[in-house]
Amino acid sequence: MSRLRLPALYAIVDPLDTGRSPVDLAAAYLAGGARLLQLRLKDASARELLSAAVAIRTLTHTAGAIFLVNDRPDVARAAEADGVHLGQEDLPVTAARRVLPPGSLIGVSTHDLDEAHAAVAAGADYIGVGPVYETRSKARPLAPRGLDLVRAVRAAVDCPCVAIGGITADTAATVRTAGADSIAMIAALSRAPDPAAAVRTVLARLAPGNRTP
Ligand code: TZP
Ligand code: MG
Repeated sequence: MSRLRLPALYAIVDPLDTGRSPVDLAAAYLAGGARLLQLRLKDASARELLSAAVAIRTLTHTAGAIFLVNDRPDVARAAEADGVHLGQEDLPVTAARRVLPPGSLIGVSTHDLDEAHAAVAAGADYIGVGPVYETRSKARPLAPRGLDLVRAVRAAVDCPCVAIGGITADTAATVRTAGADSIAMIAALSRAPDPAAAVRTVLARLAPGNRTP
């Protein structure tokens, strides 16, 4: 199977405490040029998550963007999303594959080399790697791993890597140069005064030719 090519920006739709609507945020990210969205609503009921996912699925279809749901393979399937993103305490990859249609994308969060190897062995289509920097967007965040973990995972596994954790427009290109195929962001987008403009700025910094040495 050919290696998955991920868009440079992995835009996570999580309003945090901004009071913004997830569907409005998704629309703004797509208007700014994002072509991969993950819906992450940690405090939502299954029905709230599904309702937002169904609306965002329509938007991502129109834009030709990949759409993933965080945590919940059942909701991803019900919303006809492209796949799911799983944490270390969510369903394992094999169980999620039983829930999802064939060919669905499954990503797994990893925080060290052992988890990265295990996720790849389990059949993840991509792995999240982090937290790279300090983050306030996650309950009980782990200590920042720095760019060293991105470099180490890149060298050790042949699987697309999505770096995450405290990444901003100013650091995105550096993190990509360390080996990330895609850069995930929550707060740098959802807290931005103009989320569509924030996406445009990040995409410009990640454009080919803007790699840092
Ligand atoms: N997993 C590792 S760090 C993180 C998650 C979900 C939060 C990333 O959010 P931000 O705001 O980009 O630091
Ligand atoms: Mg999870």
